[in-house]
Amino acid sequence: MNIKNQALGGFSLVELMVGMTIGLITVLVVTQVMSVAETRRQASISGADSVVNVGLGLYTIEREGKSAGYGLTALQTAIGCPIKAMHDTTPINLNLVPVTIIDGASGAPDQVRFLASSKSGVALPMRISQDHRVETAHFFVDSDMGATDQDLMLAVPTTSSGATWCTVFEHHSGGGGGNNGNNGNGGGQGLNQISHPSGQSSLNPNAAWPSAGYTAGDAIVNLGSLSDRTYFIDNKKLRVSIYTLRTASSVSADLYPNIVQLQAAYGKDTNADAVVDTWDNATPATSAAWQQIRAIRVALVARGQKRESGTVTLDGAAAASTCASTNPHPAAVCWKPNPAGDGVKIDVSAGNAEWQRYRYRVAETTIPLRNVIWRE
Ligand SMILES: [Ca+2]
Ligand SMILES: [Ca+2]
Repeated sequence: MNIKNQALGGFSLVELMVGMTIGLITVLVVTQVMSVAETRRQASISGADSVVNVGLGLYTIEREGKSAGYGLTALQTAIGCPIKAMHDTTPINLNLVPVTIIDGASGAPDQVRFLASSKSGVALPMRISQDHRVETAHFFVDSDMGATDQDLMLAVPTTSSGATWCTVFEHHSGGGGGNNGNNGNGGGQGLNQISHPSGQSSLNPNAAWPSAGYTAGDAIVNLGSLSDRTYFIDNKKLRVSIYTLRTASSVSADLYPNIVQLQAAYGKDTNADAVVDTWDNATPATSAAWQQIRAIRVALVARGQKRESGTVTLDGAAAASTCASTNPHPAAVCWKPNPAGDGVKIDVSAGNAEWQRYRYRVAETTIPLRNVIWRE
């Protein structure tokens, strides 16, 4: 009878408390395990995002670099030629070079600018067959193959100087009051012509031209519409700026997020043995120095999205010394401007006091300038 009463009495207070304590401990353990798993998951997703962003960004720049200089580098002496043009009354100045590195001040991100002819099919220069005065609207050339109206053309002197430079103009075959067989200046019937009638394009004012004009043996390069793209970092994004010479204006677009740094260096062959021997980002001052550039190196740095609870990236001086060693610390942000030389630190501290609480991923590559190398 007593036994039956005890069984009907339910749990005692002590039993209940023990049961609840075991339950609470179980919940605590499960919560802890899930929290750690989630932190790890976020860290690995954040790392995977960085790898994808930095890989795609570098691939985009590499692809652009491989076609840089297409159509522009067939004339070896033309590389480095200063290009002048006028858009109505606005002067345009650039250099006939496949790639330009704009070095960021004090370790800030660099910018890389690529130029190429966008004319598909025919990118061989046309030889100018007769001396050309600026006031005449028609160049006589050996062959005008591939030239169509409104193509951007580049007149290139055999050697450029302060008084002779490269001039951009827009080709209009029917301009100047004549047609292909009658240029209105006497003669020229039956000769191939490339024309820059001043009234037919904003790009054709005579003010852009060297006063001495061009001479027989100089060349004209068909740019099509000229591909001019600059890759740069802005607000933790890799972006591209596309310059349109025809309208003298540019537009920018976002490419990949969470990219915080871009560093670049020229690969120069300074002793003409076709092997790159110097890696730096000094802008060449002469045409001859521009011709030494055979490759560039580019490094991109992506930042993980996850802010860690403690410091996970090495600070300045520590990073600088470990970057220059044979086995850099994995928490240092480094790259090698010279693939066979010492690494250097990349500064990723800009704009964020907590930059050391983020992880960074560096991707770097050498981009050979194929159009420069193959011309030889
Ligand atoms: Ca730099
Ligand atoms: Ca060399």
